[in-house]
Amino acid sequence: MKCKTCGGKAVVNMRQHNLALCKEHYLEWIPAQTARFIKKYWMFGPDEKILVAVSGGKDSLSLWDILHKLGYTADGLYIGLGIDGGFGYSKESHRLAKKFADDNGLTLHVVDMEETYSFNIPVLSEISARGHGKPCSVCGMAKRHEMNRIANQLGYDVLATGHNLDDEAAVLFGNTLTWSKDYLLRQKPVLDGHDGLARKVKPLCRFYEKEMTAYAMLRGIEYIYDECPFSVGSTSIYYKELLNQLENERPGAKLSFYLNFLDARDKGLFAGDVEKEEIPLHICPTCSQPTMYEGKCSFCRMIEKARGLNE
Ligand code: Q46
Ligand code: ZN
Ligand code: ZN
Repeated sequence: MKCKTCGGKAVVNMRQHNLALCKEHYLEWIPAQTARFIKKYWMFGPDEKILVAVSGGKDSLSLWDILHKLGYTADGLYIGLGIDGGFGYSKESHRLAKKFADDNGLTLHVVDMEETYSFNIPVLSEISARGHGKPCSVCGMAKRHEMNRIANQLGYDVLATGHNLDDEAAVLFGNTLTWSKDYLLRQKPVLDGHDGLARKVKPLCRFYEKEMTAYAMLRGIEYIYDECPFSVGSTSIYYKELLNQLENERPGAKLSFYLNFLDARDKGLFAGDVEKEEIPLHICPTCSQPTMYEGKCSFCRMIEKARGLNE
């Protein structure tokens, strides 16, 4: 297999794009494509300050690397969730995020849940009894809250996450199975900010997971291979496996599922529906972050409940 650009030995063959590339040209292609998506979806301009949510995994570290390479001002945010799973998941992912920042001279902000709020995610999840024994709903809420708080407090224009096409296609598949219109309306490469809610962007949303793995490996990025222990057996992993079966038979199916959805929505699939995002938000009196309903936000209510129970 030969590189389409230079005719040298190809190291990556992307059947879905009918494109094979050598290491050098693959490492140019990914950032160039990312720059194209950033422009196409109006994610951010060259002078905006970006906060990248960094988990220590291949996607978020690659995203940080690419933005840095493209010349953007992008700092990282690592949230210490306090998850162990028998192999020190949080400790190791923190170490790798910090190593990447140090090696590249980048700024990494760190929020440790236990230091800041006295409880780590598994404990908060047990106390709050949300999510039927799985900490993911508490974890998701806490991450959203903290990412927005830090973006606001430190004056970032935009929050970038490393969601790839496999993530987006799995979420889309789940929401389509249940026709969850509110979620389908909100699933976009860019969610505009308003009322204290930071703009959120997903610059990698059109890259297959295996394309990001290849990028991270060819770039020599050290990342945590293990997934969060709580992701084992999750529905989203099951949907990813199903979509991979489809993709194996029909290369490009995953990408066209996602892109045709974006296209259909742009053409008015949900015309007339009001986006929840656009409903005016209230301000939480405790943390000053935006919230859907009047009074304290659900994150602050959860923390208060946990503190109360522990007194
Ligand atoms: S939500 Fe759940 Fe993830 Fe939090 S507890 Fe782990 S699997 S990290 S994306
Ligand atoms: Zn080449
Ligand atoms: Zn609050």
